[in-house]
Amino acid sequence: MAKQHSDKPEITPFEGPAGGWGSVRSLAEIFPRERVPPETLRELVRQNKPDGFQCVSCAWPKPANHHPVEFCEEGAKATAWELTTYRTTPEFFAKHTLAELRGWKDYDLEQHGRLTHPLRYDAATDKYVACAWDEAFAEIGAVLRPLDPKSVVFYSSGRTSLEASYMYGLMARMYGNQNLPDSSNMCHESTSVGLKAAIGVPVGTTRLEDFEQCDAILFFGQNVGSNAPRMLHDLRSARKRGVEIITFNPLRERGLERFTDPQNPIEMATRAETNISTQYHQVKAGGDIAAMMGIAKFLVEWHDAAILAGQPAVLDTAFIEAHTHGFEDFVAAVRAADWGAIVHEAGLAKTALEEAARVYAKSKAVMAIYGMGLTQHVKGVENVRMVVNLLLMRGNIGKPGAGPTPVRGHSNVQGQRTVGITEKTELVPVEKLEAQYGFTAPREKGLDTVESCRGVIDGSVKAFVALGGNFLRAVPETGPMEAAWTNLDLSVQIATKLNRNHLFPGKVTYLLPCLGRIETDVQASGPQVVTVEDSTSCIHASRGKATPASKHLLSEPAIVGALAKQILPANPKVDWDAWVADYATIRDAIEQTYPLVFRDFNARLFQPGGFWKGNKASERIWQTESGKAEFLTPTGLSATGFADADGRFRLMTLRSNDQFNTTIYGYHDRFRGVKGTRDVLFMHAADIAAAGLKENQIVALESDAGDGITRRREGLIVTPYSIPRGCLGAYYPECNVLMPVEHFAEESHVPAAKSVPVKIVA
Ligand SMILES: Nc1nc2c(c(=O)[nH]1)N[C@H]1C(S)=C(S)[C@@H](COP(=O)(O)OP(=O)(O)OC[C@H]3O[C@@H](n4cnc5c(=O)[nH]c(N)nc54)[C@H](O)[C@@H]3O)O[C@H]1N2
Ligand SMILES: Nc1nc2c(c(=O)[nH]1)N[C@H]1C(S)=C(S)[C@@H](COP(=O)(O)OP(=O)(O)OC[C@H]3O[C@@H](n4cnc5c(=O)[nH]c(N)nc54)[C@H](O)[C@@H]3O)O[C@H]1N2
Ligand SMILES: [Mo]
Repeated sequence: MAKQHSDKPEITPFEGPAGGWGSVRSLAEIFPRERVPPETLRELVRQNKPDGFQCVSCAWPKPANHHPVEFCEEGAKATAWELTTYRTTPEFFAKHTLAELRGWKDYDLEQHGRLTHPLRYDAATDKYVACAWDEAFAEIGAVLRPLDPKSVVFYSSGRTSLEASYMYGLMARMYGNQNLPDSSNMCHESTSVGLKAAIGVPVGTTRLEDFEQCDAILFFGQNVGSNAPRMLHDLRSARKRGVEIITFNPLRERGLERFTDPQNPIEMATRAETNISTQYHQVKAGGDIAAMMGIAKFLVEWHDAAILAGQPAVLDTAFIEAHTHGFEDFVAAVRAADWGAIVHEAGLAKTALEEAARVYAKSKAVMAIYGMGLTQHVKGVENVRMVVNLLLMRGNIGKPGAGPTPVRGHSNVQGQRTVGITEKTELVPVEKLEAQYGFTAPREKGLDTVESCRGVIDGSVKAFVALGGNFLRAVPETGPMEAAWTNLDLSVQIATKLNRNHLFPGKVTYLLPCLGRIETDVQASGPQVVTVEDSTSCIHASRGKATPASKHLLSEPAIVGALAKQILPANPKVDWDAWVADYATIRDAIEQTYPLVFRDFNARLFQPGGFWKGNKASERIWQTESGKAEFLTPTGLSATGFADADGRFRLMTLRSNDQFNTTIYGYHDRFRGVKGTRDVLFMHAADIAAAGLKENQIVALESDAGDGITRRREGLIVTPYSIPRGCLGAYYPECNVLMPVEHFAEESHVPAAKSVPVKIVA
C-alpha cells in the first residue's frame, strides 16, 4: 500500500526560479513515490514526440521541432501518475467500505494506484465488488433503456480522445439527448462563447510561431509555471528577443517572474534565470475589465492628441473601419469611464496602467494570453470580450505575432468540442449526422454542467455516466451535490483511479476501469493510436506503448461501444464493433461528418507538430452575425458579479504546483512556498491585522452569497501573502463546498471560481 500523507506543514517564501533545480528535485521524488520501474522511464522520452504519446497533462502545443526531451515537471508527474505500479484491487475494496473511504483525502484515494477490475457497488456491505464486464454492460443497459433520455447525463472530462469523444456524443444523440457537459463547461466555455460572438471562432487564433513574431505579450490570469510549464520555453525565447511581457495577476506567480530551463545544462550549472514579466500588475481578483478599460482609455486619449497634433494615429483606424462593428459605442463607454472607478476596481495605480498602455501602443504585434483568472468570473465572458476589444483597437488579430491565446486545460478539451461533445445544437452538424447514421437527432439544448448540478439536486437527473473526470469534486455546491447523488438510479464512472465521486453510489453503481493513453491499446486489427487537439487547434496522434496496468482494462472506445450497443436499437449504419476493432474507421467516420477540418485525417495524423485545423479569424474572415469582428461595450467595471460589503472577501480557488485538477500529487506548492499542507488561506497582512487575526491562526470560511444557505470550510491556516487587499486565495477542490451552484459566468455558465464571496470566521 502507498504511504498515506503525514507531513508537517511549513510555509516559507520560495526564493528560486520556476523550473531549475527545484523541478529536477521534484521529479526525483515523484518517480520513486509512484514506484515507477526504470524501464518505464523511457516512456518519458517518447512524450509529445510525433510517434510517441501525447502528454496527459495540459493542452499546450507540441512543437514540430521538438527538444530532445519534450516534457516538463508537471507532464512527468502526470506520466508517473498513470504508470505507477500501485494498484487498487478488489482485495482493497473488500477491506474498505465507502463510508470509510469518504473519510480519506483525495491524495490517499488516488495514491492507492490504478483500478484493475470492473466493479459493482454492493449496498448490503457498502463495498465495491468485482464483476464481469458483460454483467456490467447488461445491467447498465437495463437501467438506461426505459429511462426518459432527458433525465440522463453523459459527462466527459477533457482528456478523452477524439475517437472516444465522437462515439460518446453520437451515442447520446442516438439515445435521445445532448446532455453532454464536459470539463470545458467549468473552464474555457467563457472563451468559446466570447470569442465566437466577437470574432466568429470559439478558439484562439495564434500558433507557436507567433511567439517568434510578436513584440509584446499581455498575460492575464494564467499560472504558466504550474499549469502549462512547456510554454515557459516559448516565453523565455520571446524575452531573449526583447519581447515585453505585461502580466496581470493578483498573485506574484513564480513562473511569471523567473525561469531557469531545467533542460539547459549551462543555465542549470550557472543558475542563470530569465526574467519573464517585464511589468507585473497585481490586479484585484475580478479587476481585469477595469484594468483593460484603463489601457483603452489611455489609447483613446493618446489617439485623440496625436490626430490633433497631426502625428501618426494610435488606433488602427483602417482596420477598425474595414473589419469591426460596434466601435462607436465602445469608444463612447471608454471616454465616459471614470478614472477613479477604474483605479478602484482594478486596484492598480493610474501610472501602472499608463505603463502597460505605453508598451501596448508602441508594439506592432501583440498576443494576449489568458486562463482561468479571466474565464471563471460572473463576467467571465466580458473579460474575454474585453481582451478582444483591446486587440481590435490596434488590429492585433489576424496578423503574425498577434491574437487571443486562451490556454486550454485538459489535453483534448478543445478537441472534444470539435467532434460533437456539446449541449448546443448549433455547434453540431446535426443534419449530417442524421444522414450518416439514419436517425433523428435531438434539437432541444442539452444540460451543461450547472444545469446538470441543478438536475441532480432537484431530482430531475436520474442517471449519470462519466467518461473520466471527478465531476462531484470539481463542481460547485459539493455539500448538497454529494447528498443528492445517492438518489440517482444509476451512476457509471469510467476511470483510471479511485476518486471521491466514486464514493457516492446511486441505486445502481458501476466503476469501470479503462486504459490510459500511455498504455498499449490492442484491438482486433492490432495496436491502436488515438488523436487529440491542442490549444492552438493542431491535431496529433498519440501511441501508447506501456504495458496496461491490468489485463482486465478496456479502452474508452471499447467501453463506449459496448454501452452504445446496450442502450440503442440495432442500426445497420453504425457498426460499433467495427469501430472498436480499428480506430482508423472511427477517424474515417469523423472525416465524413467534418470533411473540412478532418480532410485526409488518417493520412495526416503523424505530421510533426500536428496538423492545423485552420482558423477563419486568423485570416480576418469573421463568421459573426455582422460579418465583422465585434466590439462589446462592457456592462460594468467589475467582473465579480457581486457588490463589496464589510467583511466580504473575494476568494480565488487555486491550483497548487502539485496537483492536476482534483488529482493531488502531493502537498508541496513549491513556487508559493507551501510544504506539507493544502489547508492554506492566502491573505494580505493588512487584512489579517484589520480582521484581528494572527499568522497561522486556524479559521473557517463561510459563503457570503446572501442566499441564506450555509456553506462552510473549516481548518484553514491564515498565511500572510502578497495578494491585493480584499482578496483571498485557497486551494481547489477543497474549497468548492463554498461555491453556490448559481454563482456562474453569465452566458457561458462557467462556475465563478475566481471570485467567490466569503467571510472569515475566527
Ligand atoms: N500541473 C497542472 N497543469 C494543469 C492543471 C493542473 O491542475 N495542474 N489543470 C489544467 C486545466 S483543466 C486548466 S483549465 C488549466 C488551468 O490553468 P490556469 O488557467 O493557470 O488556472 P488556475 O491555476 O486556476 O490559476 C489561474 C491564475 O489566475 C490568477 N487569477 C485569479 N483570479 C484572477 C483575476 O481575477 N484576474 C487575473 N488577471 N488573474 C486571476 C491566479 O492567481 C492564478 O495564477 O491548467 C491545465 N494544466
Ligand atoms: N473551485 C474550482 N473548481 C474548479 C476549477 C477551479 O479552478 N476552481 N477548475 C475547473 C476546471 S478548469 C476543470 S477542467 C474541472 C476538472 O474536472 P474533471 O475533468 O472532472 O476532473 P479531473 O480532476 O481532471 O479528473 C480526474 C479523474 O479523471 C480520471 N482519469 C484520469 N485519466 C483518465 C483517463 O485516461 N480516462 C478516464 N476515463 N479517466 C481518467 C481519474 O479517475 C481521476 O481521478 O474542474 C473545475 N472545477
Ligand atoms: Mo480546465
